[in-house]
Amino acid sequence: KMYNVAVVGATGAVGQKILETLEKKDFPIDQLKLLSSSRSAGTKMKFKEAIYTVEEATPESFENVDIALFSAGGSVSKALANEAVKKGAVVVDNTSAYRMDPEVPLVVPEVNEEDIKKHKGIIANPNCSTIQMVAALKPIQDQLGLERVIVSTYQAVSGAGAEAVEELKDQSQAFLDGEDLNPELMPVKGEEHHYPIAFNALPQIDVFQENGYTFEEMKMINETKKILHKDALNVAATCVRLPFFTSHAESVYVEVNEPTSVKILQGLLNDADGVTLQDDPDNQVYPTPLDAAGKPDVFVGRIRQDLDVKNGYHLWIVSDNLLKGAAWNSVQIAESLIKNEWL
Ligand code: 11C
Repeated sequence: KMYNVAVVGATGAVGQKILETLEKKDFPIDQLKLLSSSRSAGTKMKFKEAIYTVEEATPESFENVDIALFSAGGSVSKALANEAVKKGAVVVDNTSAYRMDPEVPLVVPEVNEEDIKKHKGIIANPNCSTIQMVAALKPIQDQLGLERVIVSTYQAVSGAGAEAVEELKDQSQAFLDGEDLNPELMPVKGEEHHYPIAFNALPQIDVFQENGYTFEEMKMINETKKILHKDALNVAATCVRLPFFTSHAESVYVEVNEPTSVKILQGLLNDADGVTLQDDPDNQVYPTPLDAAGKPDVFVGRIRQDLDVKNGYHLWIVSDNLLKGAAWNSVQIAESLIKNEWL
């Protein structure tokens, strides 16, 4: 069977990766609709051998659409996801608009695929930095129990969109040429203060919340508990933007319930779906953002026992933020809907 698929936000950084992923996986598409805001409508895009014209997304766009992949920002999802559902589409939403809605499953297929079954029309795709972390935490939780997670992130600028990538390129050149850096965008578009991202590290991703954490940090905290079905899990996060283009890296400290060892953890992660172990310090083997870019896996290395806490372990987790962190995970959810007849 073939399906009518709409991609909302087709021209964006994630939208383009969704198209690449649909093509790569040879997703069973009958009719494809590329949708966007009015600003990008009219853009021509290639999919397989055909050229498509991007249309402005309206409620009527979703007539006869089976699966709609949304990645055009939270406000577009809030305005149109329910309209798409009313027209009979199932929405996979890659924004934060519905993630914490108790009626909406929040899914990483390797972790909690069964949650998709309970959908009422919308399934949310988690934040990129959450996805790669829970993919590695799930096998640990299942075998050993999880008590506490403390994560510090090293995040790529593409997470902030195509404009952020341009700002990093321009600023890097300006820095090397000894010119003014003129920060206008990072850390957060629309905020009062901007700092250079080139040759810098910015401990702010998204806006600050009343509790002093940023929204990105709270997404990691709340989404992790929801996906792992454990509200009582202790989670803390510090999210930092660094000047590279692709893949988020994370230093993750976990405390488990059962006594274990580095060898056992390596074995668990080696066997986990979607995870590739790259952990051989004797041969300097560990994942890096540049290596992970363009690959759909979550890479894990540097697994060490804490020197003070018996059941404490440290991991280094890296994955392409636009693939497993966004496009690849969304398309996996769509594949699961089809495979399990949950549409
Ligand atoms: C970043 N994690 O790197 C963000 C981007 O909630 O889907 C993803 C925002 C989201 O800036």
